[in-house]
Amino acid sequence: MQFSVLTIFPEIFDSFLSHGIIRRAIEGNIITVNPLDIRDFAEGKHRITDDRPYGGGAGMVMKPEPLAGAIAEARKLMPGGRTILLSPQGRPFKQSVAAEFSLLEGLIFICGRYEGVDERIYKYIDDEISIGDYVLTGGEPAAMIIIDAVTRLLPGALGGEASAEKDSFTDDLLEHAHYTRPPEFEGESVPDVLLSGNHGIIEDWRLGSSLVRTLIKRPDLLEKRILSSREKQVLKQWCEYIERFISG
Ligand code: 9D3
Repeated sequence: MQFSVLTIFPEIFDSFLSHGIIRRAIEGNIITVNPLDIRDFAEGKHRITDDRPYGGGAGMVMKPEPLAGAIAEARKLMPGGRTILLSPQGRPFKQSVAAEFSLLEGLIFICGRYEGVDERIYKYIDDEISIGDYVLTGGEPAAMIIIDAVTRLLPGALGGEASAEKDSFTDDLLEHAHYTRPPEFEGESVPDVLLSGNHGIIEDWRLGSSLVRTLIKRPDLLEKRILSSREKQVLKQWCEYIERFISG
């Protein structure tokens, strides 16, 4: 999959692209990431990419010509790409959107800065995405987040035994609790079940752990979800455990 990122700060991506799974995905030709400097498409001695808003007011607006030039270049390099404006007004980014994007040939991200982009570039935009209801200084972190979430869904990106299949959020449940060595840390032991070697009861324990965690940390996720009969049964067993704990 090909990613192009139109930004006035292409260097922001250097570290992101040289570490971990993203780096390996680039080395393994699973993805390409091509940051393009919008300033390279700006005219004049100062190659200005922003200007004052018509009608007055605070802040600056990104000029349309450099953006249009950068989009044209990105599309030339990547004819099958979807052009996505990153902005607070976009549709919310979710795991389901990451899954949708992972099926595409390429994505072209436009990272806004300042107050926003000139309205007339919308004719070049296929989609507009926000990563959440908080205010950033620009779209660059959003581009990294989306590239990260999409890349790990691509076949071969995670490698080895790790797989995106049983991720939390794909089934609207949080991950179960995890333990590794040592068996005792600061007086706290690893639950006996996990040392039992009984895969059936370990799977039930993990499902229970997922359900209880989701119930406590993200009840909104459980409310929009129907529990299966196995899930109800496992959750009841945890309730009985909690009741026994309370009565001492
Ligand atoms: C003063 C009005 N602001 C709207 C809340 C203007 C404004 C703030 C921040 C315009 C652009 C930005 C920069 N943000 C992004 O480019 C951005 C963003 C975000 O701020 N939140 C969540 N997702 C995204 S994606 C791009």
